[in-house]
Amino acid sequence: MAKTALITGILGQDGPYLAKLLLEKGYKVYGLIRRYSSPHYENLQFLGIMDKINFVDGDLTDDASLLNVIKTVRPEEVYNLAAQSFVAASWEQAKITTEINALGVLSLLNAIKYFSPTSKFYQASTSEMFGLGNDNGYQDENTMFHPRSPYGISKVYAYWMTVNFRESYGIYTSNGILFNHESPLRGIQFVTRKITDGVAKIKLGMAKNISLGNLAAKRDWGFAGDYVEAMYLMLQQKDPDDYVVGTGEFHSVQDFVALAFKQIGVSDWKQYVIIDPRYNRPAEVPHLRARTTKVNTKLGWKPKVTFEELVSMMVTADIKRQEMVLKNS
Ligand code: F7E
Repeated sequence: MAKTALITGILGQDGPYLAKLLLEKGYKVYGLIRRYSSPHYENLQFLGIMDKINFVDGDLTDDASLLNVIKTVRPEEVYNLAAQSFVAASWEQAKITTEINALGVLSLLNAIKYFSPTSKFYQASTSEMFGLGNDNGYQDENTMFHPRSPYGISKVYAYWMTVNFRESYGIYTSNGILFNHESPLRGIQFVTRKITDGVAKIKLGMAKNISLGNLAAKRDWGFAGDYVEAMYLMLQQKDPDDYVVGTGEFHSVQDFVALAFKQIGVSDWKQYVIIDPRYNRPAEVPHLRARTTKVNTKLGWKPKVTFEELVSMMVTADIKRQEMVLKNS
């Protein structure tokens, strides 16, 4: 019998990469979708797995739909990747961010507790929970949380609720505290895709510049395709636990910009970049860098794609996309 997994957030960036990995391992994959909201299937199509997913209807803010899905599917593994994941939007939409990212997780955990308590549960926790918290410039599983956005705060609630269901009811729950992870499937509003999309358009004469906010922020950027393997490994252990997942390196937004322009042979990138304070955040997280000892040693996980390879992969994919747009226009 094939193992079954339910992925929430199946249409986002990580959902399709995780689904592909689980399909390759012989899983039957269910994907939760909000059918009323005209779902976009491009990312599943990009990876060629659209027709291999069993779609089920539900929404993290609708308890009854989650109870119904968990009761019907009784998945062996549940990967909760659904979220309002755009940090910048979370100040203006703090309440809905909390309803989805915090209370939604409580609802999903309750559905598991009542209808499928042997399901293993993965929660997409995030380095945004650390915010200003650090230990000699790094963050690991013991670093204090000091979130700086309604998004980060909502994720701290979900983190502790995930721990609490493990401690209170003995349910197998794990938090993956993932640092920034990117790919050609990344949403266009996140800084990496915004840059690589802009660079591609500038190369092809379709845009003149890119408007950005704080270039000094530093992030530990890895490739999403590598990170879903860590998610999978977390649910294959004898005991549930929480893990920080990152590369251990950080780079500034400016480094990313410079490297992306280098891909198209431009060294004087400053002439193409406009600094627009509208993209600054009310409270910024200045730097995030993972200390990855636990995930490296306990799960044997290490990232495969380097920072340079990631930037190159994303620029190449965006140039290809925009060439198609030009061809079809
Ligand atoms: O910003 C700076 C911005 O929006 C990165 C999500 O997946 O990773 C992601 O959150 C940095 C910030 O990602 C622009 O101020 C400068 O310092 O790409 P981002 P994020 O906020 O780090 C974490 C781990 C998650 O969990 C989240 O869900 O780049 N920045 N100029 C800009 N950012 C954006 N978006 N746009 C700019 O123009």
